[in-house]
Amino acid sequence: MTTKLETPAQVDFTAEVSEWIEAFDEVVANDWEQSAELLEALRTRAREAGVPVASELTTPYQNTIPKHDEIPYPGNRQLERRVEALIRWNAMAMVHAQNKKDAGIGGHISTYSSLATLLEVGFNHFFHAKYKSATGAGDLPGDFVYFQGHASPGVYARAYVEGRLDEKRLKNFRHELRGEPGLSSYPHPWLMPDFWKFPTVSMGIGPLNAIYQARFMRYLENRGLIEKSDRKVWAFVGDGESDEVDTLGAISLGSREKLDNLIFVVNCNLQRLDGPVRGNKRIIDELEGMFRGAGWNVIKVVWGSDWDELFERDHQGLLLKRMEECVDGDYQAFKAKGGAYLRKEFFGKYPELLKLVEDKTDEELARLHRGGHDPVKIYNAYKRALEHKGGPTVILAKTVKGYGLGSTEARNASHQEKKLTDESLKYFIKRFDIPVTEEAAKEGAFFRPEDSAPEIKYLHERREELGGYLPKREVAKIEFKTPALDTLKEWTGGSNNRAVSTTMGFVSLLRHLLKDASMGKLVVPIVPDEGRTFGLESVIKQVGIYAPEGQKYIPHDSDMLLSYREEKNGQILEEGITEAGSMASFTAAGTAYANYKLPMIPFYMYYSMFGFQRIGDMAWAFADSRGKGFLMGGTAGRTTMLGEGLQHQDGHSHVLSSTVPTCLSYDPAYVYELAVIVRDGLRRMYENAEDVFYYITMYNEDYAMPVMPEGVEEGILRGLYKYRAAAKGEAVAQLFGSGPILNEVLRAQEILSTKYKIETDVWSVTSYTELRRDALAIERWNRLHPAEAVKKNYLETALEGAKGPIIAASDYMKVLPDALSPWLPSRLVTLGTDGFGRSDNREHLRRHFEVSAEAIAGATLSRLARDGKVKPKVAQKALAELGLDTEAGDPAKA
Ligand SMILES: Cc1ncc(C[n+]2csc(CCOP(=O)(O)OP(=O)(O)O)c2C)c(N)n1
Ligand SMILES: [Mg+2]
Repeated sequence: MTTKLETPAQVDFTAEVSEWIEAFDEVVANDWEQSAELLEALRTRAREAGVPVASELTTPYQNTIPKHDEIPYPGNRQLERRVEALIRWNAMAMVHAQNKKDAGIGGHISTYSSLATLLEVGFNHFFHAKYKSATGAGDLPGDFVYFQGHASPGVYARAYVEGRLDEKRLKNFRHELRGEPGLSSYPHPWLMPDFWKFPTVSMGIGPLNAIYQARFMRYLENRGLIEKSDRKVWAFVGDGESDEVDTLGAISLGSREKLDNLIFVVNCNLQRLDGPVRGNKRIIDELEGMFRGAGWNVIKVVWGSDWDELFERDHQGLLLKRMEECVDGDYQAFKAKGGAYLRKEFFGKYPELLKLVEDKTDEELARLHRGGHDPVKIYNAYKRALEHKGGPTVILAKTVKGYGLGSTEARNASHQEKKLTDESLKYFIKRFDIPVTEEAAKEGAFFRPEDSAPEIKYLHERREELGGYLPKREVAKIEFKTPALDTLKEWTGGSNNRAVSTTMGFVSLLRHLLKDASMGKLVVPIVPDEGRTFGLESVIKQVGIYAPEGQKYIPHDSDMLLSYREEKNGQILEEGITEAGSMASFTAAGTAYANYKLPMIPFYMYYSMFGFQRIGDMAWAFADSRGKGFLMGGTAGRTTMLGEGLQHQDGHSHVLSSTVPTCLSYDPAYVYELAVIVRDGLRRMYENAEDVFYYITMYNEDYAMPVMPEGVEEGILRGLYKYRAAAKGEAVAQLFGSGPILNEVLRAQEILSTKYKIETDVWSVTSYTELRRDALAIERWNRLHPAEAVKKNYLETALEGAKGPIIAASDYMKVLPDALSPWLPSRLVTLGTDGFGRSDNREHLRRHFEVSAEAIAGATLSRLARDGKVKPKVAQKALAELGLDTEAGDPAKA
């Protein structure tokens, strides 16, 4: 039987709530900060009492900063409006004129048109080109700004109005191959090394790199390598771009590491390329929830100042109610269809709202601003972001795609708009008061006032105040002394028959470099939760893991020799399981020589399978950024990494790395090769200031490391050298081997010699990619100079006099050696690891992929039989003797 509860006496709930609110208002009026504490205390009390407290992730669809908390705009609004109009015009004219001249050359006008005011407030009041040192050490790096890639026309146009780019340069927008300096389509430091710092156009890469840049900034500060300052990382992000996992995937790092040097500005123009970002929802709400949930400070800039007065007069809260009824698809239509439509469809829903705007014309309604076009709202948001301590800030600014572009405003097709109609051009010059004739406007004539014009003077004053001009990339001369090779005897001198892996050899080399008096502090070891896989425990002990808050706990293994050591000034970046995040750290470190004038030397160690295959686009952007450093692909090789199977076994990263023009790829077999390569990398990148980086595979197979033979250095670096010549007479075939497969090749050499009396030379091939690049360059020269003596490439020179077919085997795909075929006419037989990996031990894997010593010996005999040097029947019999299953399925298809 249930007991019937007495209904408590009715309280006058409304009156009670009013009393509470009144009391609360009093606290707010007396002490704003205390009111927050009071609320928190109430929440705690409610939780204790078991009252469910919903945590609020989204707030009403209005500005986070109320009008009464705003400070007045400190700049000259009129002059700034003028400057912005000029920039808008020139950006648009640049794209328009270029497409008129050269149809289909492309360019974007609607992204910048939505972003212009957000950038201009930054340029006039926030973006520092440098900071002054507090200790008198000279200029410090300024703010880093990641621009939305598609807004580049606006950034060029500003540089033109500033007088940093001339008209000729603008006319060469997207014309980069005409013998004159051009302007790259998007931010590319490779193409404009004095201008752009950060390539951002592949959506998602900019925001991700910005987060890790802010973290790296703190890392350098906490390690005492750069002076602390107020410098910030600003990332301008598209709302459509936020769908990239890269954009939001790492935001929790921002709050976890309390990165209050990081500010995201999301340009919420509600559209992407095809149509609305969230037609049926509101992207601002969605992003607010995500960022707040991740612990960011969220500032929404939704409505412009002209809405304030409407809000004030709307005592019933109907305006906000109506706003929250509408989805982004509606908001887009309100802008696309003009004032009358807005009146009818938005305000018309409630008679009270219609009345609220009865004194406004349709034109005035159409012009009601969105927050992201209002300098006052933007200024206040940026200021708050700067003042916010203890975490990153995101500003969600609502804008209009194609703002000011007449008939293309807020249209689904506006992203693709390259040219404006004559009508739109006329509208533009009128609206923004640009002093060019209609005729000139049609041709996209540029316009810049005289230097003495007040707006130009103002613009320069503002930039001077902020330390100079942006964007700008500068590279200072680096003083770097490469360690001499004879300081690396421990690695070139062999392992005294002790079986070790190239990974172990590398880790000990890394420890040595970390101890180096001048260079040690510049080394940045980076790992995505794979330190133990590579045996990095000793490095953790030696230099510690970077942890901005130190180690707040006693690690369970603190009494052990190699404990998990986290330190505020730790040197290792232990990223956790994020190859993309690690690559972003690699990028921040690998470009520090330019951005911080510090030649940081990153060594990023990871599973080679999860490198180029997974973060290939970031590696491309790294190269574009002129990044330097070492990518160390560990547990490499499809047959050397045993047990892990299909998704782990890498047989193609060298193919992928070969596609990146500035990446030098090496697949060393022995520790001395690795040491020579690393040393030369340091020399080329830091002493010679070459804009290249290295990809080096390292393996976990243990074997005795030989002493470095005399005179092989050049061969190691250029890609090939003779490792062991035929012992008994002249070789009739040449065997190539790379990585641990070189050992299989050496065993094949012995089998062939002892069992079949066939002598061969063995070559260590450290880089097929470098050999091919050299061959292609020489071939090109020969092609272009038919009247001059033919030059030989390195490969041809090295192989001069080497007789017989070439049998090349590696733990990578056959396409690598095959890429040398043009210079090895009809001589090459390639063995490699095409196809999916399998779980098994090395013996079975190498048999399966036909890269075992037996398979190499068999392939040599088979080839010699085809060449008439061995009887076919003898070769066929040999295959059986060698245990090769001639009828087995093709591993490339299995
Ligand atoms: C990785 C990637 N995918 C696709 C594109 C092609 N693309 C360029 S801009 C764009 C739309 C961008 O929309 P949004 O981020 O909202 O920026 P908006 O131009 O609206 O400011 C797309 C899909 C790209 N540049 N990068
Ligand atoms: Mg957008």
